[in-house]
Amino acid sequence: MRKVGVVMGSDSDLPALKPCFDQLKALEIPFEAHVYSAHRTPDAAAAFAAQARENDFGVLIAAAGKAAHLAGALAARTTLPVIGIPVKSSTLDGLDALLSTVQMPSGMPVATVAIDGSANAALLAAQILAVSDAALAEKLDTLRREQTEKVLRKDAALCIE
Ligand code: RP5
Repeated sequence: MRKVGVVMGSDSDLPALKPCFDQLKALEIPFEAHVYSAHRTPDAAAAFAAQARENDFGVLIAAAGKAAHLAGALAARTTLPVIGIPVKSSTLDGLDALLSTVQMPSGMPVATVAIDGSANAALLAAQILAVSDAALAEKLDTLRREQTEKVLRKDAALCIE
């Protein structure tokens, strides 16, 4: 299976990425994590993205806060799918990062998840890899079934006084 490359703009983004790492581990998807910034280490970020396909990555996930250009900067250097996670920072509740990540110009797509939506980023990466991996697709089907059953159990237990 190809790897998922998880890039964060700063190590201060690590807590927001925990659900992503947990989900990738639960699905036994190989991944590498790096701290590269679109602004502070632009050459390292660009080189990582440019070499990602030959380095056996299948999908990239980019998490950044504030003026979050990381996902777009990686997408500019590869045709691998790039998933952007806007990270909530101390100001503007993450709206700055959301808009910076999602508003990509035509021709340069980034699949943006919700603010701090890192579990969904992992699931979307898994779904992309599962296009050509039946065993992974089966694991995702199982997860969906479990999720459905959990909600239906909550429905059955719902009691409004
Ligand atoms: C962004 O700036 C990072 O992704 C992080 O979310 C934010 C703040 O970075 P630090 O100043 O905490 O390193 O580039």
